[in-house]
Amino acid sequence: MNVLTWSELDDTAREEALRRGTAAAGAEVTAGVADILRRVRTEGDTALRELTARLDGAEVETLEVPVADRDAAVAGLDPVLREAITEAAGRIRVFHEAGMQQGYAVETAPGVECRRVVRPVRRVGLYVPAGSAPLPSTALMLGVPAQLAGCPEVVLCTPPRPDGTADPAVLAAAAECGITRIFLVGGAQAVAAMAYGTASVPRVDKIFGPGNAWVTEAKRQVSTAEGGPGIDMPAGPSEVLVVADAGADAEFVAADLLSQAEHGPDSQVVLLTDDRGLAERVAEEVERQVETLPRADIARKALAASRLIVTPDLDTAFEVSNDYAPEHLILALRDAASWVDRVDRAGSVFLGDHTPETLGDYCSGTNHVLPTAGAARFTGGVNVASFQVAMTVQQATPAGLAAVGPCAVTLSGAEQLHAHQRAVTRRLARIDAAAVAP
Ligand code: HSO
Ligand code: ZN
Repeated sequence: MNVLTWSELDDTAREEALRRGTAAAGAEVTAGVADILRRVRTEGDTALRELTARLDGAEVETLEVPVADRDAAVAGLDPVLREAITEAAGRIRVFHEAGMQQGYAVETAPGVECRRVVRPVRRVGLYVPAGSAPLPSTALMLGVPAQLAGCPEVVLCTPPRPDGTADPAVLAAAAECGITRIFLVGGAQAVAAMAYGTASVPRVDKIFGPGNAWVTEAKRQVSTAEGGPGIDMPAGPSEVLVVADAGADAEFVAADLLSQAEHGPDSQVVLLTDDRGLAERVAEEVERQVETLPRADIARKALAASRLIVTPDLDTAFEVSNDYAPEHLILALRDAASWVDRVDRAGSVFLGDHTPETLGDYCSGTNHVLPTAGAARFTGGVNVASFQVAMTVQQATPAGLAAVGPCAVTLSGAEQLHAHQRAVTRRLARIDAAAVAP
């Protein structure tokens, strides 16, 4: 990895240094996804079986995993793994529950009560990828908040293994969150099935979860179609940005950079530091550590597009980081907590030398479905509210209408919307002035 010096780069070179690999799908993916969506919409389960055979190399006759099979797979799982899933789910539950939104009611004028009430999204679809590796942790990150929100219908889709069965750890994570409807279908076809519904797979109102370019493009296409489902967010290739000072431990920083690089060849990892010596030590460490990783090939491809950048000071590092708006931000700084106020754009922040991103990926309690590609400028990660809709409710008494109606009369008159105005004046005319007098 090359070490770049921020102060020596012109604007174009700076932009280039921080350019993400394009998350937008190419024309081939866009057309391929549209074709898959059309096939699933018209041919339903038949298309799902054919696409699964062709794309996942698995023959799946019954698309839904019977609950008894789910429970048998869970019972056969290594107990240590089973317990780790339960332990992680416990902390994810505690953290997410503490942040749940509450409804509220305010009397905005005497006799006018306005409320906000929270309802679960009725039917939600969770996508758990298994491309280069099955991700039971993702089932927890989606299943726990769905359960806390009280969503009555939760559907989970995950690609089958070559033998036509689901990964048992994904099944255990689903069981942990009370999910009973699990389908062996992956990729764009899974998104299509949940968006349109098939004989086997129920249609849902909102689709959640990360995935490759095909899954992300399928979510985009179904959600922009008229009447289509909502989606959580475009969760693109993984990113981590580390801000480190001279006291940071190069071995730890390199390990954190590699933990994101191993996700995929398009993952992006960036180091910003005010200490050139640290940058050079990290570069050496990354080379040393990548050698011994089973996924070294993937990590090396990601590293080729990643950057180690020396900034004149930490102030500049924070400016650059906030402009970049990383999915994950690690502050490998002395007294790291004192720097948090400087961060205003990041999906999830990790403080100090003993908080690897891996903790947030699995089991500290925070969510790992987070905004990528700079979306942290305007949104946070998945949480219980992502599985809820908030609606407002209001009621006016005659006195309340008398109090606020004239305001509506003036404003509707200014907008020349006379039907609006009369909906108020007709009522005001019938209100007995004596009845509303204070
Ligand atoms: N770091 C990933 C989530 C994940 N990591 C799942 C391990 N398993 C999200 O960017
Ligand atoms: Zn990860």
